[in-house]
Amino acid sequence: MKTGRPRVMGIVNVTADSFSDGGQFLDARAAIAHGRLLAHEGADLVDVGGESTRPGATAVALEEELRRVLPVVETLAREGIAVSVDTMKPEVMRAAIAAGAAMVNDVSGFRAPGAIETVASSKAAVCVMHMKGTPETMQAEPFYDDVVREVAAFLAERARALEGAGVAKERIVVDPGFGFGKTRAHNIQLMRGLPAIAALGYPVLAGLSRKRTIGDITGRPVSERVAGSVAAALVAVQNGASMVRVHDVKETVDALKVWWEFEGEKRGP
Ligand code: 9MG
Repeated sequence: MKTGRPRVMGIVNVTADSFSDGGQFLDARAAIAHGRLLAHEGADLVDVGGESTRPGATAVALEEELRRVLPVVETLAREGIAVSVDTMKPEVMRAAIAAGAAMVNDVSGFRAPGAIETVASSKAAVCVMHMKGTPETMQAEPFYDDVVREVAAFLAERARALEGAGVAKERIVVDPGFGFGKTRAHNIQLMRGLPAIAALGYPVLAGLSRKRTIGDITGRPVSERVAGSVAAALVAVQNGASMVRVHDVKETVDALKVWWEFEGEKRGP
């Protein structure tokens, strides 16, 4: 059984078309201000991304992604805020780590040539996520025989590959990738199957914040999914997640404090 209070990763999208904030933080100064706000609200780290991974999103060129992400990572890290960089590109990983990123969050599971070697030659923590397909194609009728078993097998294989390249087990976090090539039914099965993902022996990160499944369940548009997202974060933690990736940090931190007070003792200090 995992121990320790659940952690909160706040989302800072420096993108033109992120599904839930409409590219609000494309300007680096606005993104930096947002990162500071999330840290002030209690985020344990902030996840800075310059390429949208929403369903249907198109890829961003390397130079543009670097231009968006680096000033934000550098400024926040210099101020003592723990920063994760959300990228699939080894060049961005390398530059962001040099700029102070403490974690690399790769929704493609470090499958790009050179990605594993890049993080292995650093001290950064890594979040390895499952995605079926690419953001452009992933929601085109995704199919699994057993989504929990297949996602767990993928994560175990990627974690083994990372460890084989020299990434210490303690640096690895795994993530089932809610919404990444999954239908509402797949996401529900994954949520119920989270204990099997946690049983792999790595901390689990869960990201459901404002996603389509929350909208499908509640019937709410993106702008009204805070309560649904907080509920999903609590269920994820109850089912074994050690960290949740969220837009609404203040609300999630409060909810997790209450959950921890009532339930945390059952899990140990
Ligand atoms: C970048 N990004 C968007 N959704 C995500 C999720 O669910 N997990 C992780 N690790 N990254 C995500």
